[in-house]
Amino acid sequence: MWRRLFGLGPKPDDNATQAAADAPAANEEREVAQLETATTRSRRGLFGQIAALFAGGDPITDALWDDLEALLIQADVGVATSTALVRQTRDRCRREGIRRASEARQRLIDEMVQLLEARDPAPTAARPPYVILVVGVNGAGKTTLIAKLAHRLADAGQQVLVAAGDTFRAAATEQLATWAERAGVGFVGRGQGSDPGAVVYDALDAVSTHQSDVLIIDTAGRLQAKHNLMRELEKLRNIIRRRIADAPHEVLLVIDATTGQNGLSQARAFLEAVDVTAIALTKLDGTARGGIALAIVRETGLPIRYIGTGERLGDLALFDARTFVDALFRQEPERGTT
Ligand SMILES: Nc1nc2c(ncn2[C@@H]2O[C@H](COP(=O)(O)OP(=O)(O)OP(=O)(O)O)[C@@H](O)[C@H]2O)c(=O)[nH]1
Ligand SMILES: [Mg+2]
Repeated sequence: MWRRLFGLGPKPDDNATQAAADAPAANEEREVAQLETATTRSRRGLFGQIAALFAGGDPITDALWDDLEALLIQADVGVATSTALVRQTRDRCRREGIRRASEARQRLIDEMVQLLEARDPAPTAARPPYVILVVGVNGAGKTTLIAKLAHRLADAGQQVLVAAGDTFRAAATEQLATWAERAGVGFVGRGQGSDPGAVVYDALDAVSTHQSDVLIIDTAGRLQAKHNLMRELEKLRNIIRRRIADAPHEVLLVIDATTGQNGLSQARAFLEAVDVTAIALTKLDGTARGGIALAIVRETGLPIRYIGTGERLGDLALFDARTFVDALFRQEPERGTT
């Protein structure tokens, strides 16, 4: 799965990865379970209400579409995206001669899946290491996401190195070092106040020495000085590129789902500063407004790659549009269970 994800192609002597690839069913079950957990609040809240709108066999009315739009907006789908989704679903129902609310439900689900479906697969690497630069505002969940990702990759038999490029915040280096130890992956850092570029240099040296498969670079999240941020990210990217021409392969923008539309507008500064290739949506478990995923994809045009489903090392899901939307709409037999 990770080979496919990173486009690294098969590595003949890679037994551990092969073993992981041989167990797709178990992996798939895990992804579904993670997404179900992460969407619990949304499913029991606003999306439960949306599902309820479409539960009965009543005829479709204009009021139904208005109610849908209002609930989508409340669920952080955003005004523009909500309007578009309602219009597309309504048009589709008309085209297909759908008259009952219960039959419209699946059309709505299909429209959402279509919107979320990744246009861009993960970029490929000509050869290892696969380099991931992780950016995002303060507290979005960058460092935790790096730890989770490193852990999953290491589990799949990859040699992973993480680099503490956030040299701004106190204890950021130590935090990543602790996570790296727990995840059982390599670590490079220089501590607070040092030059992030120097950390990246060290990391690039270390990956060639250790022949690492994946390098994941943490960065500072401060936004106050947007100009500096742009310059710094640009500088890091150039340092990487000088050593590995097609890197960074992935620039992952981390967005905190609980910050909703506000988080999305903060994220725009990063979209302007650096060529972001994909989104990681964290803390989905902490919000009933999971609709932010739809707003993010439509407004950035970028695919969501990962979902943060909690605070522990294992709380990560690979994003899959169909699984995600199905989880939002799945009827729960009883409240309060699971
Ligand atoms: N519930 C939940 N909490 C999360 C998730 N991801 C991160 N967190 C929590 O969010 C807080 C911030 O996470 P960090 O990983 O330190 O965020 P950061 O972006 O590195 O923050 P800075 O380094 O300060 O810029 C921590 O308390 C994490 O435990 C998630 O998916 N779910
Ligand atoms: Mg951090």
